[in-house]
Amino acid sequence: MSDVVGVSRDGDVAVVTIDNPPVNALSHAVRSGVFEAMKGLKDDDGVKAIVLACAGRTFSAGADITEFGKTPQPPSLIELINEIEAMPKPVVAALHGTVLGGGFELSLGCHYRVASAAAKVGLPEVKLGLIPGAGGTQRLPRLIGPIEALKVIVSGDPVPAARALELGALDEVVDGDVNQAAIALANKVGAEGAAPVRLSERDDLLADVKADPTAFNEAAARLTARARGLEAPHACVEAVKFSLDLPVAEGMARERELFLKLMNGDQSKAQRHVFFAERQAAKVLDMPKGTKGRPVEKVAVIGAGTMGGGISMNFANAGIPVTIIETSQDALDRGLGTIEKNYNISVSRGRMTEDDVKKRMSLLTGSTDMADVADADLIIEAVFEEMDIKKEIFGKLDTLAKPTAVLATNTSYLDVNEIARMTSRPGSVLGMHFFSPANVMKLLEIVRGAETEPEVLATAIEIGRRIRKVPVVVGVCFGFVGNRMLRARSLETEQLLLEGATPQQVDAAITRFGFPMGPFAMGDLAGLDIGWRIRKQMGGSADGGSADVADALCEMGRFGQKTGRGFYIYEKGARGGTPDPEVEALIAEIAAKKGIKRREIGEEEIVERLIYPMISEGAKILEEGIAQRPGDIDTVWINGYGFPVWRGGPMFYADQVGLKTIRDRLNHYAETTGKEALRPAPLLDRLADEGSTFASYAKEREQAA
Ligand code: 3H9
Repeated sequence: MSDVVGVSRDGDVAVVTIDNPPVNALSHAVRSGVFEAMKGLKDDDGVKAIVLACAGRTFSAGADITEFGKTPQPPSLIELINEIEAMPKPVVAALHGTVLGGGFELSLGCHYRVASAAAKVGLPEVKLGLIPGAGGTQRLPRLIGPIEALKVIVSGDPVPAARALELGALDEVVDGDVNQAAIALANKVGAEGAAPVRLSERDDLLADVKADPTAFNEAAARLTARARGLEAPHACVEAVKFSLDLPVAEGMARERELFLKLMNGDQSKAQRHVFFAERQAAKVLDMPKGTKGRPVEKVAVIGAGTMGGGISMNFANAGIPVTIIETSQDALDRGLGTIEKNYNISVSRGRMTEDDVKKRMSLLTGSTDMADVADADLIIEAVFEEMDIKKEIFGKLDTLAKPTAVLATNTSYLDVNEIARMTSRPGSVLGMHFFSPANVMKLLEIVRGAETEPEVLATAIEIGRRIRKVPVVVGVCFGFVGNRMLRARSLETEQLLLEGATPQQVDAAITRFGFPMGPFAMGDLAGLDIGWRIRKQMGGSADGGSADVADALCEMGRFGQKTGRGFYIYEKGARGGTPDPEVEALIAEIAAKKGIKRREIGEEEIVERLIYPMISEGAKILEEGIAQRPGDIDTVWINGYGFPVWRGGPMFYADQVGLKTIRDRLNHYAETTGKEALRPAPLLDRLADEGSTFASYAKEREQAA
């Protein structure tokens, strides 16, 4: 009856099936197809009950996000769900895969829900800067109680079927064919002729919280405590409260109003951009269609230090065996010990069982013999950041690794092509740049060398997904995308101190912008001595930027948190650091020596001078083809450096601010500080002249490719 919705019969039961690959998004065609199907079945006397199912890998993953912001086409999802709920005969939803957002809301309009054991249900709208907007905030509290509903809606995390059954969100969970189970239930309830159970007519589970909202309010405060700058988690709480305070029809109307306000707001636009950008980032424009990666069943990691250990944990977590190679038994024991300690912390926090730890540890084998890489399909080198050592290792790997192995370096800055040239198979070499802590941070920069073969690139992307990272393909340059842009920011941080700002002012401006931490607090956490030692070895800063204040602090033995003093003072037991007048005096002294006249610096200038040079560097990265799209750069900064997701990443943010403004401000700072390095990149200058955006530049480039 429609391209994407079909109706079949099984005795007295009609089965309405949505078939809109890949995730059965509820596009206009789907909504109208289901609407028409339901209308036809309503008065069909031969039909006693209806099953609503989806074909393919999942029940619906929700509203079609690509339709947001376009003229709405009736029927709306709400109208459709209300129509289903009002059906005079029972409607049973047959759920499999990931039943999310509008998909889950659709099932809440049905009168019964049967799910396969592997299914997950959830309302992830909050992650798109939204609230559920098709009745979810009003029906779910009526189904599982307002506090549990609040947890599902504010966290946005999917709930496994077994837990959803416990909560009362599902009527049945089955191991076998979910459609058959739903048909059986439909037959049963159809034959009984019982009136359908409509969630919007229930309010028994709301009574306790209405009488005493203390626990609800506490849960709301807990759930939104870490919502730094985000509007949607608070809006979710507000919407669930409508279910307690208003009649259901009014609650639905208010939910809709709030949903539309968020959908048209900047935060949701940014978060939707991030959703699609993350999926694009691993797509390589010139990769031949259908390219498949090499199979990876065994991994070897060279180096059991902080990075090597963290990287190995990712594979063990995904059930992939890892051989960890070290130069001495001592270093190996230390590395494996740290991994076990980290896992045990997860156990103590209730995130893992002791059994899980045993399983993971049993997948990790230590060795001091490099020849043990011989059976690995993927080898990741994670040793000291020194070119000579890396070259030596790749020379050895070339003689030891099997011919089909993919050879990766975890370098943060160094030239992957130079490393690849140490082997007779540069086509099999690339960078896999993890971010610290490597078992936690989502970003994986995949560095494509000049000769990296498409199949090798595909291997890294596929394995990146398997270990639940967000892979972004980048090209070779000093620092790749993330660290190269960070360097542009770092060049300004100390400069601002010398010109008159305090560390706490800079950090406050950056955290208010939305980063979890300011650059000075971050430096104290990571340890100031690391950069200091490197600068001493190299006889100065690699980038010509000043680190005089950080160097002077290190000379005083102030390495940051680990010594109790750095840019801040860290008292035992206190959270975070407190400003130190001694540091302020030191900054003033260094500025005076350099002949810099200090002045009041406002928050706006701090933000502009730290963020705009990064954007300019991003423009260079784009023009050089180091990143394929501005969205790739955004993905790097959001997943690797804590750029606020609700600002969409630096390049999306730049488009929001306006490229002309950014260009003009950079020119202004270049003139007022005399620093030519602050001049805007040629691409930024050109797009500003044209009144264009990075987004339209990306579109043009993609079309040309
Ligand atoms: C909502 O429902 C609002 C309602 O409350 C109210 C409305 C009034 N729409 O992730 P994958 C695409 S808001 C359009 O790679 P996986 C995706 O871009 C929605 N497209 O697969 C990709 O395209 P491409 C609430 C969508 O197996 C392809 O499908 N729902 C949508 O790794 C495959 O996706 C959500 O937030 C969509 N809703 O993961 C769920 N979803 O191939 C969002 C996916 O061109 N979706 N696409 O790159 C997900 O979380 C994951 O896609 C899912 C599958 C877990 C389902």
